[in-house]
Amino acid sequence: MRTQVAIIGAGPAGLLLSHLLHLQGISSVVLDTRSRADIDATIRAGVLEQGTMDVLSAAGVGDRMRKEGALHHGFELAFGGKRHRIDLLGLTGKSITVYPQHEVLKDLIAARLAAQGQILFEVSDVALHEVSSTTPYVTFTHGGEASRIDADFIAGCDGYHGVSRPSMPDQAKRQDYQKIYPFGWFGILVESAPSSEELIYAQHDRGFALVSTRSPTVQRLYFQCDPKDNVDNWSDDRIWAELHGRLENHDGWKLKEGKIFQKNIIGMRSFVSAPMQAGRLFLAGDAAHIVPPTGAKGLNLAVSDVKVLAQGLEQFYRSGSETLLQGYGEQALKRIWRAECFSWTMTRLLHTFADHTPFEREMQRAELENIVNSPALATALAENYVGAF
Ligand code: RFL
Ligand code: PHB
Repeated sequence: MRTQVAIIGAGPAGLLLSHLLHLQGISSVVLDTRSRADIDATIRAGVLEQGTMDVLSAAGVGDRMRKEGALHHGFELAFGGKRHRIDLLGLTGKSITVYPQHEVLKDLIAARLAAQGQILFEVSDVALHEVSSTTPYVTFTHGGEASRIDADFIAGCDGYHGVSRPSMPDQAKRQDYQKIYPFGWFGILVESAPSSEELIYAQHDRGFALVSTRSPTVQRLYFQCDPKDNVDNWSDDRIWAELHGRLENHDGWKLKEGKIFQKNIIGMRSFVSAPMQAGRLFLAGDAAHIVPPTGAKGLNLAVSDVKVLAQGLEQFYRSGSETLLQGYGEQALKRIWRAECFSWTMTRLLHTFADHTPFEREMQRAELENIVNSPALATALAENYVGAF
């Protein structure tokens, strides 16, 4: 098999890249180790920035998102017994949309298949070869048969645990930046009506909690937990007691309960691996960087990476120039580091740290008070959240 760009990974980064390239007349083949049903069912991100919506709409995959996604003009910060609204639209002129990542993936897969795009699901033994040459290739097993794709370029969009990053040449010269947090998030999906029109990010002595949503009938809730804890230790009653305790204040607001139909625990890390390109191999999305979900940036970064990468590849195929491609990593990293900074700031502001001294706990509370009392600080937070710059 031969294609122009071999794409490893059918997550948001890989599928969107494949679609953006297709729109420029550039061929690609996407490989994924998982089945289509598995990919469709993975529950992850929810928050899309305006810029992400613009990219998806311009690529012709935004119809359902605009119809079914919920536009949110603000969110709430809850701490010290009170809730405080951050007016995203008023402060920045921009809003965010809550539309689940697996719905974005369904839309992208449908668009790729409608355009006869090639996505090979359930492949195994994926290996990258000769990525420093102009004739790189990928080997893998598909349907029990050994296969090979020859390409001009390889895009490593296979997430944090993929094979692309370890296949970058000059491993000794790579720089990994990492911070692992001493807590995780316990996430649940619940059948109920929303408890709140907007997301609530709550700081509480018992730990962080987040009220989010998936649809008018399905809600997504999270609370800070021990990353090594086990979901089996948490009965439904225990989960509700913890959420009520962390979220309910003195203002009469009540969290709606419902049937919990999924529970999971996720670890939290900040991670950047540089450079993002070597020879003919380019990393994009979680393959190159991870943010803790508190800032809701991961999917948005994957989208902005592949937008820049697609522009570089388009320039190469149109004019033979590699100028944009050579600058890909540097350009992408500027935005990535800012999102890393924001995600770390939100995480630090809102979580309970077991090793904090009473002084540090007061500093955290004072920082939150500063934000909700200063239009300048609230605007800076809102600008970062909506991805305004
Ligand atoms: P993905 O989505 O991990 O996709 C990678 C794909 O590569 C496949 N793969 C391989 N394929 C071939 N060969 C191999 N050897 C392979 N190894 C792996 C995998 O099967 C998979 O299909 O990476 P991508 O495309 O870079 O997308 C990144 C986003 O998924 C991620 O950043 C977001 O989900 C992060 N995130 C959020 N981001 C936001 O922008 N807004 C949010 O509100 C938000 N909330 C979240 C989140 C992530 C969360 N978790 C689970 C970490 C909430 C949570 C709880
Ligand atoms: C989610 O709905 O899954 C979600 C929303 C906001 C975040 C993280 C996750 O910051």
